[in-house]
Amino acid sequence: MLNSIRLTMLTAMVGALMTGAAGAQTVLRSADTHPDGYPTVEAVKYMGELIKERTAGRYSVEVYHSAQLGEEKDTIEQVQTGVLDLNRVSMGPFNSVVPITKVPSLPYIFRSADHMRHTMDGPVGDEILKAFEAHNLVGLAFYDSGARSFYNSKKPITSLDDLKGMKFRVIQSDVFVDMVNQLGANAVPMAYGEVYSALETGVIDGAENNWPSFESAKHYEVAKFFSLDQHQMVPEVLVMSKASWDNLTPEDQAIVRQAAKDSVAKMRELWDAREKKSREIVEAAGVKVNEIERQPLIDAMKPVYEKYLSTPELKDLAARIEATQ
Ligand code: GTR
Repeated sequence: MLNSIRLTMLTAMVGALMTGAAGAQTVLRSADTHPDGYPTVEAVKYMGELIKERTAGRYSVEVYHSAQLGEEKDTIEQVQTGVLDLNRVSMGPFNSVVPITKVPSLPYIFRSADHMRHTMDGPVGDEILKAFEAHNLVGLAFYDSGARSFYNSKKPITSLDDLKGMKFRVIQSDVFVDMVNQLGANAVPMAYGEVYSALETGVIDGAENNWPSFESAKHYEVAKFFSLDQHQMVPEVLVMSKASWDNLTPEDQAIVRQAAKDSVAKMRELWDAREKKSREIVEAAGVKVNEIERQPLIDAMKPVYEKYLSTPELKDLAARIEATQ
């Protein structure tokens, strides 16, 4: 008996040594709040396949989806301290860490999905990715997140007046809080994973998000009114820990950066399909969707712009976003 245990241990040790000698495989750990199959999760997996192929198997990526590693605020800390290698997060929770991300998070700053894509693919996007470096992070790519709209369990929101006094969960960011409060509603900042039960128990009346999040997080089961005010298009961002980045050779850094860029087109393809599918799913489940005139909401955002475009540099950035075709 003892001999067979010894033999098993010996075999395991030899095996470990052989793997080491073969140059080893480094698994880069990545976090995502969304479930398996969600476009962001699939895009990072795709990036991982490209990295594996291009490094001849020396590096691969494992995506810990469904908030397995914690809520977004926690995983941001993990990736900053190097506990985690990669993280795919909305720009919203980054607002307090990387202040420049507040600008593309402003309500109605993007005119359309194309405007958002062209902006984030160009020099403005590069400038924002670069800004992560001062915070122990390497910005790799932006992904789509569609438009965020309000949904709730009480009534259709057809005008600014309907929002008055309602309680809406928002991402833990000042920009989101001020936006909702400025519309006359009450913002309740809360982690994403707590929203379903807060809606169910009536702690909040509603929340705001895009079609795929509304559907995949099952919020539609407990909030049957979706009002298409499309107040924000907050891009998703993929970052790497500076510590993990510094462990890579310049050649491998270039491979990781390129693979991240190459995953964007794939993500957009998955995103466009999922937006349609998610809307179909929630409508089939009885969600009532209504349009809302957006101009009064746009006008109400003036004080939010004044507050967040507080320096000539930030004003200039907003102007360059607006001027992007
Ligand atoms: C989603 C986004 C998530 C998360 C979530 C939220 O649109 O993809 O990363 O930030 O919104 O509202 O917390």
